[in-house]
Amino acid sequence: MKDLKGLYSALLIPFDENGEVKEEGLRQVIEHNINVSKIDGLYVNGSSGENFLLNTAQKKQIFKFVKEVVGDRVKLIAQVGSLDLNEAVELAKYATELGYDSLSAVTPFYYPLSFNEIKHYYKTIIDATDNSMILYYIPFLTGVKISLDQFAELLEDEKVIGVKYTAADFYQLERFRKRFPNKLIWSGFDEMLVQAAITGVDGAIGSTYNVNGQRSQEIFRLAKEGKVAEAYELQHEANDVIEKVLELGLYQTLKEILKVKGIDAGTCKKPMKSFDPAKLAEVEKLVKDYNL
Ligand code: NGF
Repeated sequence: MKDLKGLYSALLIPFDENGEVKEEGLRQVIEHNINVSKIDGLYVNGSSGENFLLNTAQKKQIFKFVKEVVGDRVKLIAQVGSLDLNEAVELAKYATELGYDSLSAVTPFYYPLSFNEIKHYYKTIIDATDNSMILYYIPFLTGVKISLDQFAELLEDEKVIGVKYTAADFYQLERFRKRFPNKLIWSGFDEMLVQAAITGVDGAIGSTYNVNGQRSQEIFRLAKEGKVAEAYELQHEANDVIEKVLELGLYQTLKEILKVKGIDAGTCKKPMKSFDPAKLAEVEKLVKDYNL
């Protein structure tokens, strides 16, 4: 199996006003990620891809198009988690046939499921293919919390190679690292990349790496080398960017940054709102001030 460590952009997807995927724009976003952001891989159809607003055909369209454009240039992880377990299985098979390097699935959300039900969900997806699985843990959006012992049960299956950990519980992260030295951890909060790197994660997956990849790679490298003060200097810069992006609207503003750079990053899928054009000058200043 490929070494899946490293920094991944949670791929942004350009949509038109009707909520359809803008393939030419997506091609540009992908090329920017590979050639400018210098990421190690792409996490496809995650939160940043507005996945939970898409229908099955659109999810498949994106998986196929991304693989066609990327080929084997960078690593690809397919997020296939869905409230419809049949859809999750269908997508897992589809992405595996396309050649995705690993699958990932968000914990099922909305209905308060028991841990046994969550285990059944993962086992069903995992058993459907011979691909590996990365758990996608994002409790602040899903409301689903998993204890260390429960993680241990999910990780018993050798096909579960690790977790995308989007939580700020650094105690649990440390316990996870110590207890599962052979599993992989990708950190999910870009604004805490230094802390995650010091805690021993193997990589990171995030939305802002689409526009701030090189600086983030440097943060990760420096922190891993123990150059914490230097890493923090860059993290401060990254967090200036993230703070502004969160203020103006996360995915809309990341797309707007790409647009300022000449990339047709489209708009967000409704009901997400579009970028407020009155704020364009603020984005242009951000791009200039932080050399995005
Ligand atoms: O966008 C979110 C939602 N989180 C991402 C990332 O953890 C998940 C994070 O990069 C993701 O992008 C995906 O699954 O596609 C944040 O956007 C970033 O840290 C800014 O807060 O919270």
